[in-house]
Amino acid sequence: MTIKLYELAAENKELRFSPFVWRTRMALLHKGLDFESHPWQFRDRTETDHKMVPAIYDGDTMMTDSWEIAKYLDAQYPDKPLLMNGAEGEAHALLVSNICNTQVFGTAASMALYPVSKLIDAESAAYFVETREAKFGKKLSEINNDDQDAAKTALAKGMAVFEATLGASKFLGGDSPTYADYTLFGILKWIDVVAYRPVAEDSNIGKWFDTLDGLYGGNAAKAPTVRG
Ligand SMILES: N[C@@H](CCC(=O)N[C@@H](CS)C(=O)NCC(=O)O)C(=O)O
Repeated sequence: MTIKLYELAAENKELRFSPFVWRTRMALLHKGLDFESHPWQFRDRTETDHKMVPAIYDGDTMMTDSWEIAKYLDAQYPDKPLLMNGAEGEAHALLVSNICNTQVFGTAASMALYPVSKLIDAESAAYFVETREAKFGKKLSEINNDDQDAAKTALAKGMAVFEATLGASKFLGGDSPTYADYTLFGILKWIDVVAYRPVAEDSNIGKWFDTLDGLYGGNAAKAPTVRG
């Protein structure tokens, strides 16, 4: 049965930008599961069973939360390539996800949140600005870093542990990608879609990013961005 994936969309519904949805999209591709994509805008939250994305509908099962979805997909489809190999793989992906949340996400927000507010439809934008400003306790214009070169430097500093790791290992998961890779990739793809490519081409992370972008028939690489 085809899984339905609800993805956060801009006013131009081709632009899919949520960091968490990117994790789930990559997870579904990794598992080789059939899925169909449904655009979802913030204003749609009152009309759907789910109030957050990513959301998947798999037969009678509806799930939100990218982490729970990844665990569900491995449990439900153990014969398909695993995202996390047992408790060890889960702990490893959780470690990477927590490093992302504490060291990378805040800087990524200073690059992506403001552009997002300009790309979504007016009704969604009003809701988005109000809720994000309440969450961060700051105006969106203050969360945004006016000096995007400084933001890029801060991002690279936050990712130093991954840059070092990818100097010795092809993927964060080892010889092939695991859910650990998709947790970081989702955040970088968010910036890539709404603003610019946030990684230096000649860095280990830059090469790794291109590799992930090109996986599964170049699914991520082919995704529309603000640059076309
Ligand atoms: N921890 C959740 C976070 C998901 C999340 O924050 N989703 C946002 C979009 S990026 C959302 O659906 N927001 C709905 C809203 O703010 O009403 C996950 O990993 O899935």
